[in-house]
Amino acid sequence: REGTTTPQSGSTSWTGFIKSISSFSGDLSSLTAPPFILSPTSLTEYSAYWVSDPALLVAPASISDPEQRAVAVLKWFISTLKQQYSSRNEKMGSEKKPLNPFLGELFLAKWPIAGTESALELASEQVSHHPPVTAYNITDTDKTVKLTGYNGQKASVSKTLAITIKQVGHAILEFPKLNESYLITLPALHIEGLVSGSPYVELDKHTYVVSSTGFVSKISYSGKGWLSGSKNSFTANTWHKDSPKKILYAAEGQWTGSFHILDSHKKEVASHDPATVPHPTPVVADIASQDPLESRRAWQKVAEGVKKGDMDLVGHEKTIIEESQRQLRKREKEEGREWTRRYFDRLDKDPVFERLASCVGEQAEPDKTGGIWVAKATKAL
Ligand code: CLR
Repeated sequence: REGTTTPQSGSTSWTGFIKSISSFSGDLSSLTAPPFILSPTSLTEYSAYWVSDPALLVAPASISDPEQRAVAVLKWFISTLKQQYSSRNEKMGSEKKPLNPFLGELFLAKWPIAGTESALELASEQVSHHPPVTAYNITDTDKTVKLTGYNGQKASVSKTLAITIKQVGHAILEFPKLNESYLITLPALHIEGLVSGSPYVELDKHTYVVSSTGFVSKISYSGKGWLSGSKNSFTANTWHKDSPKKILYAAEGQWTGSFHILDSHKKEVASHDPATVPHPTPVVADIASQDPLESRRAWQKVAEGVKKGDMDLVGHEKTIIEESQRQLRKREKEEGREWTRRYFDRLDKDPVFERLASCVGEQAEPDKTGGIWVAKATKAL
């Protein structure tokens, strides 16, 4: 373990932190973590994890068979999990506590798509502060693919000091030219390695990928000691909603490693090895030319403080942001209006979600995310 990024177990501040966890309830952003477990990155940036290899996200659009497309979407989805849930401990030696975005905060990024003139563009926006909710829209220049979603987290701490997190929200993947859409539900997770001082994420329960063509995939997650002996394990099954007992495809493996998708004759139809696929980092404008609401610009000084371990600077700069946010909310209240979200609209009900979710009995919880967030139709990225 990298001793520079993770504390020695038993160090005073870590022990203090562990103790503080036991008395914490609800909103994770209110947890005061010791400096070495703070990340200089805001949660609005995490939306970029949906893109690991841009080619994998656009790939299904050029497959003509709907069943094969469903397999390609499943492959893409599983391939994003490593980035979403384990890239931080890989890069920084442990999971870290992200900066808590302010209302209206933006993270805008792009990825060129290899071998094409097209690029994927991301608009991620903090659409709610209480509770914290981030929405995102990712689409390519030719509008062959569109991934849009929103999420918030509900955290709780068990008696054994395990932090468990339920995600609220979902993602919708669309291939507009094919008139096809997919619902993607979000995994529950918990933090392991807390007592030893090197926290990391383990996924729990299951998620669905449901296609408007009727193909449904269920991905079940299990950590060490359950179904399989290795951590980050999953199994996945695909069927058609008209014959749910007939398993068409199955996959199992580790979401942090390579995996294979097999048909009912155990013939491999798709495989993925994270070590062999390109993994371009998103292109983000220089801080100087960013909008003041853009994450890296707004948090620049706080991030500097976090990187230097200068908690006075962090505290001072955070207070400046919080104070200006308080002023904004106060003015809005006085003027009887609310903050205008730049890229997203709030719905009470989303018919696209309802139709797909009914296949797997999922329900939206708009009361927990201040609504259902969908990309504004007219807003060009
Ligand atoms: C945010 C949405 C992304 C997937 C994702 C991955 C990791 C999660 C993160 C979400 C939310 C915040 C999170 C993080 C892991 C740890 C962190 C739960 C769901 C908490 C706030 C940190 C707690 C502090 C410990 C490190 C001690 O698509």
